[in-house]
Amino acid sequence: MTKLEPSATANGGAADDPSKIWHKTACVLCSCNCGVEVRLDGRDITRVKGNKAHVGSKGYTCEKALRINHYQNGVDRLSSPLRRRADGSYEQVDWDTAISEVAARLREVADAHGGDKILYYGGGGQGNHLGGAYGAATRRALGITRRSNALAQEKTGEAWVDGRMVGTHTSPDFHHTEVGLFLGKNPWHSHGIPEARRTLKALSSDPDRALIVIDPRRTETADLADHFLQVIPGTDAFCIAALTAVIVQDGHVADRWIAANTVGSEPVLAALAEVPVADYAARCGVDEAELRACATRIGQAESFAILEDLGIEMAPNSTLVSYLQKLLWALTGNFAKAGGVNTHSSLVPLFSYRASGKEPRDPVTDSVVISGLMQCNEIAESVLTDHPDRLRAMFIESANPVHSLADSPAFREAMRALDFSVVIDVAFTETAREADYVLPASSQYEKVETTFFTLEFPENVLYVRPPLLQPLEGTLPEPEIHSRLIRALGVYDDTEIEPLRAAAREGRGAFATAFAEAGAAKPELAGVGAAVMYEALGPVLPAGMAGAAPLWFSAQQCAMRNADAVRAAGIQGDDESLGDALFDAMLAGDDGLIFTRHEYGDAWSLVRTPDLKIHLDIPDLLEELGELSAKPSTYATDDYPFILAAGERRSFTANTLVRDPAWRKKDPDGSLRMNPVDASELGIGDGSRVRVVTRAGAAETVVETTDTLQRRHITLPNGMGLDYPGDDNEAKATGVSPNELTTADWRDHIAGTPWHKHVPARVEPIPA
Ligand SMILES: Nc1nc2c(c(=O)[nH]1)N[C@H]1C(S)=C(S)[C@@H](COP(=O)(O)OP(=O)(O)OC[C@H]3O[C@@H](n4cnc5c(=O)[nH]c(N)nc54)[C@H](O)[C@@H]3O)O[C@H]1N2
Ligand SMILES: Nc1nc2c(c(=O)[nH]1)N[C@H]1C(S)=C(S)[C@@H](COP(=O)(O)OP(=O)(O)OC[C@H]3O[C@@H](n4cnc5c(=O)[nH]c(N)nc54)[C@H](O)[C@@H]3O)O[C@H]1N2
Ligand code: SF4
Ligand SMILES: [Mo]
Repeated sequence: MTKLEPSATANGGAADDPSKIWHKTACVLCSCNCGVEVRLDGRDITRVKGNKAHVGSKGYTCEKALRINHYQNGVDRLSSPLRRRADGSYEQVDWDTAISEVAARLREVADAHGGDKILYYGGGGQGNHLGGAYGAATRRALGITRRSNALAQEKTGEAWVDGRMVGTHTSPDFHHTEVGLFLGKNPWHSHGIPEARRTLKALSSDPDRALIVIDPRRTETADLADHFLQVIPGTDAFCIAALTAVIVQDGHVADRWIAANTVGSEPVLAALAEVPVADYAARCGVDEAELRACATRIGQAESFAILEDLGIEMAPNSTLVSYLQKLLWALTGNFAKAGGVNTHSSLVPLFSYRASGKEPRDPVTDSVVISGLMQCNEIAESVLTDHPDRLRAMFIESANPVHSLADSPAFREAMRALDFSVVIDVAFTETAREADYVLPASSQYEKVETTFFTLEFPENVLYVRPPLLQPLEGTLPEPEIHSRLIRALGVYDDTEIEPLRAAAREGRGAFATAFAEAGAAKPELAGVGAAVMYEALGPVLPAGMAGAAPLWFSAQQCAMRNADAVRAAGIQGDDESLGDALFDAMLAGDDGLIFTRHEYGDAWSLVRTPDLKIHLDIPDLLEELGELSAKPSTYATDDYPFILAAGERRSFTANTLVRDPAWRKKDPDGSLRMNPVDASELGIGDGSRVRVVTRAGAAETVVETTDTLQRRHITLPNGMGLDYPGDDNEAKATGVSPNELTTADWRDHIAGTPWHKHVPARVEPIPA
């Protein structure tokens, strides 16, 4: 196992001593994918620092990046395909056996029941989206139409609203905004915007700008805020309705802008005129004068940007809250301008929208399928039913749904009830432990990778990272796994690939022509285009970069859609050559690439509503707004007097990407946080052991008191409770696996997103 040739970087005289060389790559622990430089000792990542030359992150990192070796070299990394025996144990099989048996079993299900009875789940995580591109090819090879991933338990409600209002995704411009609002979002720990801590401090320290935070907990972000609205958990709809109502009632609506750029304002303005501001301020526990001051600050600002996240997406009334927060920027005219909320270009869009606004419905549950994604909270029930369209098999890749989706026991049961399941992962996860076959992937440092989290405007950044290490022995990168599966499924063979390879050796133009002709002659080949590009174009790409071949196609499309913005980013070429130039620039840059540079006004040309205006009126949600006062302010009960936020982002959480508990420098147990007064009423304190009980189950944990939490509000971190081999090699879990405590029916009525931030619970002291 040797390293690849080090990338060209300023390494001084270090060439003699490989451990002194700095290699450029990215941190993969959250969606920011900060550019970093690392040193290696053999296969160990020993040092990590921010890459100052990276065009997106500019040297920024947080404390987690320093410990990515725990991801790369976990002791539960898989190094052989596994096949489940009848008794539930696993045996190692070679790759040829695994590929041919997995292909045959999937084919069997597709032939017997239809490809639409197979669910494809996952396809990418915080740092890796290329696998998903290849997964799409395998899906088409099998006729798989149903798919889902984590976005369908967080962002689909927001996507549903964006789709109706703008027809596409929107993105806040915090770098240039005068007033920035974070709604149920704690970027200090969870990031989600470039250079989060720098950006927060810049907003907070400038007397002419303002940071607003709406959160029930006094978070690290709230500590920096100019206005902190500490809502009662789950009451955001009241808070945001009141804020938006003040905008309307106090005359802060951008009337002329609204008239010129939007449709449907009358019913919205009428509904908001009726909102009882004082009453709703009381319902959400916020001082009315402070709430009004906040609304006025927003209404008078030159620019305003807002970002929602899990604090409202995983809490009551979530889709309604998404709508109301978007009305806040829309009614104040904060669109298509510096510091506002804007549309953006993408290399490969993360979401899809239907211009008609009419989403298809799931055949089993009849729920809306937003952005093509089946609702995560309905997957288990769509297996465990006798409906004729029930799911019969799952193809899971780069995701850990047994751990990450609501009601882990039900998901486990569902996997066991399937005719067939296969998991592609780097580690032996909770989900892998339930699968018929487990295929070991090379890690994100052992193959070319990138993400499609290209959501910034006006400058949008992409980083295609070359591999740092050779694949761990026994593993394969996803491009190889999928192309082997597709061959085993009989979609193509060498007689069809060889001529395309020959064309690629001749040049891009020859390849483009041959690829288009082959796809026209045999549409199945176009369907598995990612694999075809990997096999045919991959060999002529720079060493280690073959897996990036499908980006060639994405680059063509991006260049066609955004030619001016691609050229403004410094990429030269005429209509014919611009896509190739963009592709070459993507592969060449080691510091990330600004691939589009827009003018703010371009945000309008990226709007995708039929009339290119912003649509303010969503009748279903206005109706819901009208009925809001009848909704409860809390779902706590006498039996379950606490509200548990099941899955808080903390200093050392990173979904389930790092499984070794030793990586956590703080909060080793992933403690249950609670207000000190609540603790003393229960006769407990820091370090006490308690049982957290919800309607779904119970778990034991350790208490940490903190006055950042309100009374009766408790939190557990996300990504804990992962099985990891201890010194005796037995798998042990540290901390609470949050979804042992959640149920799938506790969810938004439109998008089906879970109310993980609002789980009624009680706390029982465990005597020492
Ligand atoms: N350190 C770290 N960073 C991460 C991740 C990680 O695992 N660890 N995961 C990444 C992923 S996948 C995601 S989606 C993002 C999520 O990022 P965030 O959404 O920021 O993360 P959370 O901490 O889950 O929730 C955000 C806030 O919601 C608040 N909250 C709880 N209940 C309510 C409520 O009723 N109303 C309001 N307004 N707020 C409430 C919490 O107090 C918390 O401060 O983080 C990403 N970044
Ligand atoms: N109760 C509760 N549940 C939650 C949340 C919460 O706040 N509370 N948060 C939710 C959110 S926002 C999210 S995004 C989800 C995240 O949950 P998931 O979408 O399930 O994803 P991750 O935990 O990020 O795990 C990704 C998987 O990819 C594997 N992996 C890493 N690198 C590679 C690779 O290169 N190739 C392959 N094939 N696999 C790889 C990892 O080992 C891991 O098993 O969790 C959700 N679940
Ligand atoms: S965890 Fe996120 S913010 Fe922190 S270094 Fe990694 S990518 Fe950057
Ligand atoms: Mo997420």
